[in-house]
Amino acid sequence: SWSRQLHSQVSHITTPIFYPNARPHLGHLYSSLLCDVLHRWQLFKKGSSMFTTGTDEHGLKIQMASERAGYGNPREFVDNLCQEFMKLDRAGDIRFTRFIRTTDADHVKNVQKLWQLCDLNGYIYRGEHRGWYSVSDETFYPESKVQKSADKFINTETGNEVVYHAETNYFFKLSAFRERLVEYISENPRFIAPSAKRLQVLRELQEEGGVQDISISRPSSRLRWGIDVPGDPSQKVYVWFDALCNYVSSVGGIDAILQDASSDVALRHQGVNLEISSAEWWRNTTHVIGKDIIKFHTIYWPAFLMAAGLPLPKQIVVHSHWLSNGVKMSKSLGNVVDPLLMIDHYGRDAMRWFLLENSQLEDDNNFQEDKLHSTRELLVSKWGNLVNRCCGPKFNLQRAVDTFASMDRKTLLNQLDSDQTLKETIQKLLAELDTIPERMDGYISRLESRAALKKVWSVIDLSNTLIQDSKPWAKEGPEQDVIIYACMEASRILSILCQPIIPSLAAKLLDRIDVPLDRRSVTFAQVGADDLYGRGSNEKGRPVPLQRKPLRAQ
Ligand code: ME8
Repeated sequence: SWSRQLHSQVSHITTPIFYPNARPHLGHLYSSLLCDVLHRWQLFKKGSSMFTTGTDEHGLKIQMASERAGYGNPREFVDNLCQEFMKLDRAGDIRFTRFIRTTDADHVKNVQKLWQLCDLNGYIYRGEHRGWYSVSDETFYPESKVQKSADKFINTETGNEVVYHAETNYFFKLSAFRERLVEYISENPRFIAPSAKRLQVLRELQEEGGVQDISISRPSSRLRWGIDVPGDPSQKVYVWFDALCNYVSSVGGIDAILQDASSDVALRHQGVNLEISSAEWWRNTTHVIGKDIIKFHTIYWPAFLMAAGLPLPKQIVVHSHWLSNGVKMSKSLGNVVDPLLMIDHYGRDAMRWFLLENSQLEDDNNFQEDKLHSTRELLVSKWGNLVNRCCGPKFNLQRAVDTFASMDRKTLLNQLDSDQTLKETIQKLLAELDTIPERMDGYISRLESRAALKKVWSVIDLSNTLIQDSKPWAKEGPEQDVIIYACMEASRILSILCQPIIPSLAAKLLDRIDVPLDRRSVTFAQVGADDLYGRGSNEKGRPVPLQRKPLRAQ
């Protein structure tokens, strides 16, 4: 069966943890959606999967945003905004297993542990730091990337303001890891995907002066909202050192990883397989991130882990950005897309489908509301219609299934006196259905969502063409049965396979064609499985017609 053919595995999938300094936007939903689909797909294949997301709550950026918003205590500020992120997850059907907040007590302990291990191994030192800092980007920039603009200084890449600081900080010996990183990334070509991004990181690592030690603390006098440096409360841990550590906190923590044990932290995760140790989750971790934070994930993070003597995660997948009608979303331009509004208006499944169909990892994607509108229309007019037509009162699905089960496909088609083109179309459709679970598996595992959905549309189009051209309502007997069977199978198999993509709509479609709840797994997403549709019977023992419920896409 497909469940055996599709390789299922252990996987931990993570989104970046987002800054709760403002309400979530479209980009946040997109990263979460990619992870949600991967996670649901793994579960669908009967794999063990964990999906963690959350909020990055410390640091100057949050401290200042909270002050600007008039909060006395940043905690209250982040508590409120954190709810907005969770609300978006609920609205978008993002089914995480843990929502980690960097203010969670277990995480704070892990950050301190990570620091202590790096320190113990000799990779942290105290020094005088002079340089340009951008609060908005939460990072220092070299002199070469700073320019004067009007009455302030800005970073040449992000355009964000930078301020000069000279202060005592703790430093991390990033420079000591340059060669190890180059070696690791070269020897493990799948560590960073897509491959263009891997090459970009390798170039950066090999640039002259490209890897310098980094400051990993700020004076507590300036940064009040953060985690204390172990043994030195006059300094707070740099927000990126803190934030990246969430990924190990969320699999049960550093001690559990080092001891290859399970951790009771895992108990917090709903539905997670507790037999899997933290180390095993960790080895199977995939970070999905936007292209803006590559350096932190592919250079800083592996170096911190190496310094602490911890294993590295499996992979970092980088995605591109969403633009709004061709321009970068920004508050000042007023073109920031509010994902909650869109979901409210168009429905969560249309939104999910639209984002997945109109994006690819490598090139920036463009948000156009009219396209989202037509996505919703197409889901109803093409997919909904296909299902509705198959359920037409003139057709006897039960007989169609029986006819098909009575002999092998080839013999059945040979016996029909239909014209050759019709037989070939049916053959083609059935052949597509034979291979589609495997092909979708490939696309989704590589996060090629656009290709996956294109494939689904092509099968829907083929089925609709078959119905339009062959007019089964004007036919009778085995010929009608075969057409209806093939189209119903297309509806059934595609709806089963798309459950991880459009959970609510897929469930509605499967209800509409009476596929029992226990027949909606990948095992049943293949042609020719027996007894696929609910077959209720009346008291005389005769099958009752399939129920016809109105189909509403959202
Ligand atoms: O960087 N298109 O948080 P953040 C697509 N807290 N994705 C986008 C996007 C866009 N226009 N804008 C943002 C941080 N994203 C840190 C992360 S992780 C240890 C700490 C997504 O709130 C994308 O995933 O600025 C990007 O990397 C992330 O949001 C940045 O979110």
